[in-house]
Amino acid sequence: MAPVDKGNYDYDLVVIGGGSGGLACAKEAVANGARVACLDFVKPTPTGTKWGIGGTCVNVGCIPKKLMHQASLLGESVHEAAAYGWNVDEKIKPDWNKLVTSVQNHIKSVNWVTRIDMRDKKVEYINGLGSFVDSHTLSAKLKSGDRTITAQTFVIAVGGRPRYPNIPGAVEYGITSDDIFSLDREPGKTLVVGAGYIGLECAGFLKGLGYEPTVMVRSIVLRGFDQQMAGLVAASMEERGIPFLHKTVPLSVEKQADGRLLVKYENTETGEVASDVFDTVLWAIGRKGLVEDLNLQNAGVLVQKDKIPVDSEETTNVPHIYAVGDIIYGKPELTPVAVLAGRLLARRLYGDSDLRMDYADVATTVFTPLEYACVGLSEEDAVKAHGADEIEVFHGYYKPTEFFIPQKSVRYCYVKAVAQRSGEQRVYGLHYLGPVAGEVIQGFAAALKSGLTIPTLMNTVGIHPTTAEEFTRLSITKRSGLDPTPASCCS
Ligand code: FAD
Ligand code: NA7
Repeated sequence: MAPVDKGNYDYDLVVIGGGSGGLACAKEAVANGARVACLDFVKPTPTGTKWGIGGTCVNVGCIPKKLMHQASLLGESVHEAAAYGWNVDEKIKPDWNKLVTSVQNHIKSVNWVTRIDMRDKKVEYINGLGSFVDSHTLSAKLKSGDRTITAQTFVIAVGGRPRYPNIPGAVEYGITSDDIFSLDREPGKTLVVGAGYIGLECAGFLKGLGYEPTVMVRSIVLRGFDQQMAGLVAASMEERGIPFLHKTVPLSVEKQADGRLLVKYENTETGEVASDVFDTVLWAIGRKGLVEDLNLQNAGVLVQKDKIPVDSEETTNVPHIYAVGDIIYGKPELTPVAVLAGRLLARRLYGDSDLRMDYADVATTVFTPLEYACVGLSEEDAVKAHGADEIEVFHGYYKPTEFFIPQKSVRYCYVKAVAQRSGEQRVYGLHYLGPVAGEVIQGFAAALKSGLTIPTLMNTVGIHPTTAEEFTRLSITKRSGLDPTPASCCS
């Protein structure tokens, strides 16, 4: 990359957005000798929820989500404990307000540590909303008034916010993932609209905490994921008592005299209109990139839908303006993706590195009650890329040892490896449905990126008794038509 001109600018680098990607980029740039400022500003939600530095993941994303998921799993564990001989009070009940307080206290401590870290690492934090004046000048809207800042280079890392549907009552009465983790009342009977990653996760932890979620699915569950696995995830949630309203879209939300919410909805196949009453309506219908406030036209930066297209070095169409994280077009919206892309970009800009971000084969986990993790290609994408004749799918159901005593359902515990049929039998994708899915798949992700093959997987000695070892025991192919349910445990 071109050497940095440290000319007459206030900063070498201004990062817009103090979330996962922006902070990682800003800190790494300072570590490599740049003068850096990082702007972060959060607009409150329609119900007034707001939060501090650190972005989506820390405040309204991965972290509170994982904590609520854990809270719900613990409830399950307490009941299982009774089967294992613990004397447990059968009437245990979660305290929503206590949970929210604990979660929010943790978030505030992370906000605090983030502020200290920025100060220690000499990243100037500007709590202001940034918008471009021209391609080297930014206006920051602060509490104390506007401030004009110039920089040689900009990194846009503004992330996104949840969408609301364009129907009556949506904004007035609905909430989103931006509100749920700090909700000051119990959610109660909740309609979760959207069957993506976030909708299913929220419905999952709400059920585990004893509430009554219903998931409304417009078309398919978990678009973009392996659809066999998506079907199993949905079925495992239904088995736990979470109803799914398939092929259904919401029409309106009205507040009744008793304060509850009347939702009218339509089946898109039959045209039938129905309604039900809920305590909470949670929109989980996707997220939009926060490009509007940036006045990107003043800098000449092009936008695609509400995202910013970049090249393989995260450069926008303007050579000294880059973008990382959720705001870039067509890449996985995940924290570690934003962090690594931001860090590598800073090293290329100010350090001695030319390493680029590799967006392929990024592992991820859907934290539903029975968790789903995967890395690499879905079965359908592998078939699309290589042809059905060239793909072999190894699969099997399994029975986690720890599920036996509490008699937990093992019906949906399933693994599959999607591989090349001939030649070295390269593994293209791994899919796992079961406990601690993220912990299981992380190491396999490194193996897959290193060129894992089916013979290597089969020659790997498992760790017994774990669920991860099921990947080393896969011997049945889908093509064989043999029954993939397990016969024995230890032989
Ligand atoms: P963000 O973290 O969103 O940060 C952008 C920051 O910029 C925000 O603080 C924003 O307010 C600020 N900003 C916006 N515009 C301006 C402006 N004009 N001026 C100044 N500041 C501005 N990912 C995972 O890897 N694992 C998970 O389990 C996971 N769970 C999730 C659960 C939920 C409910 C949600 C919503 C997301 C989850 N994600 C998860 C995704 C993850 O949170 C995002 O991928 C990640 O936070 C993106 O980081 P970012 O830096 O691109 O943007
Ligand atoms: P996703 O993954 O984009 O899922 C959105 C879901 O909402 C999906 O099931 C959509 O159905 C559905 N949707 C979209 N618009 C509507 C309307 N208008 N009415 C009803 N249902 C609708 O978004 P998430 O919020 O779950 O996650 C976004 C990212 O954040 C994710 O990648 C994580 O990494 C973090 P469709 O399939 O389009 O018919």
